[in-house]
Amino acid sequence: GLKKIKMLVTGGAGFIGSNFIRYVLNQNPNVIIMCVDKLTYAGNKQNLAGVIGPRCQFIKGDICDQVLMDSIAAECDMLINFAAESHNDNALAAPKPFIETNIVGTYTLLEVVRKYNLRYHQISTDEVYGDLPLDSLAKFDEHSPYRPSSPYSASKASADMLVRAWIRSFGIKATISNCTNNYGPLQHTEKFIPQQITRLKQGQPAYLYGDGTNVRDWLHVTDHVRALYMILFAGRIGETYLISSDCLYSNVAIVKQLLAVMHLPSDFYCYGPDRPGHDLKYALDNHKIKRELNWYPRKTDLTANLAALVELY
Ligand code: NAD
Ligand code: TDX
Repeated sequence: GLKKIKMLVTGGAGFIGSNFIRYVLNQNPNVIIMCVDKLTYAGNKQNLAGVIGPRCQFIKGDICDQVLMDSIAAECDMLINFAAESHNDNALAAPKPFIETNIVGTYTLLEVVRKYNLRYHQISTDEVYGDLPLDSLAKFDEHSPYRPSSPYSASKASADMLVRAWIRSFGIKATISNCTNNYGPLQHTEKFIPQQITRLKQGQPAYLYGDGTNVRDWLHVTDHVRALYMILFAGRIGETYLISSDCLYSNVAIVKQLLAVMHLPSDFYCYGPDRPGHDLKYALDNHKIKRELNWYPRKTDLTANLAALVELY
């Protein structure tokens, strides 16, 4: 048979990482996965139920642990990094783990990638570009300057800068992708959509920070992981790819869609204090990934996707 490809997936017990691992195992029989995850409050081995086995080994560990990461990377061909502290509200309450995992952790991985000449991919976010005015029709593209505004986005921007520097200075074979807000199966209930579904199922009103007019660009996780697979196997080294499905909605519009799907009164929501520094609007231009890799979003029916999630949670 063909030579097996050994892929190190960090943060694979989280939301996007676990969806990615399932996709890759189904997509490519020649891939063997080593998943390293610290199992923080956000990681759950249950997210990999039915997946851990001969083709997917699970190792509980920290990406900041240089000795551990060195020993695993020595046997691998590629590394895709999902491991991160990912929730903005937590970064406002206690930023330190964001500095450690998102910045020092990425640095640690880059050093083993350099030592063993692995193919590397960094998962990043639209938030590194800062926010857009609510009334703007503009979108960020891969040439937009980095202007992060929150502790979380500053930590992710720092990590991306390290990746870019390691590409330029040491010639590592790396790519970066910045994606918009994901939603889909296995997302932690701290995030907006699963939080609202959970509240509504418990009979509590949906809860909007501030006036609910902030806009996010929503991407179904299955479209995201398919894009990541294409970048990993066909993306050009050194490039940044933006992943968006052009699905812009205000938070209050998402809540109204959920209420309709759940047959609840259209005003069954309330307002709370705004998030400090709350980014107004994100939107990404996806022309490059369409043109270069022929990726197009497929799961674009938001109402149907929300209805499926309501069934699932
Ligand atoms: P998540 O919080 O669901 O999962 C993160 C995983 O990383 C968890 O399993 C956690 O245990 C693990 N982890 C945390 N610190 C670790 C460490 N030091 N060592 C090893 N493992 C560690 O996050 P997610 O939503 O799946 O996000 C994955 C990646 O995608 C992150 O890099 C995030 O910044 C990025 N991203 C997420 C979104 C989104 O909407 N969810 C959007 C854009 C970018
Ligand atoms: O209860 C809530 N009510 C509310 O109005 C929650 C949890 C959030 N919100 C608002 C804040 C945001 O405007 O909803 C929007 C989405 O909030 P989050 O789910 O916390 O996501 P966001 O801050 O936009 O960041 C997300 O997208 C980019 C991910 O968490 C990041 O990891 C990713 O990088």
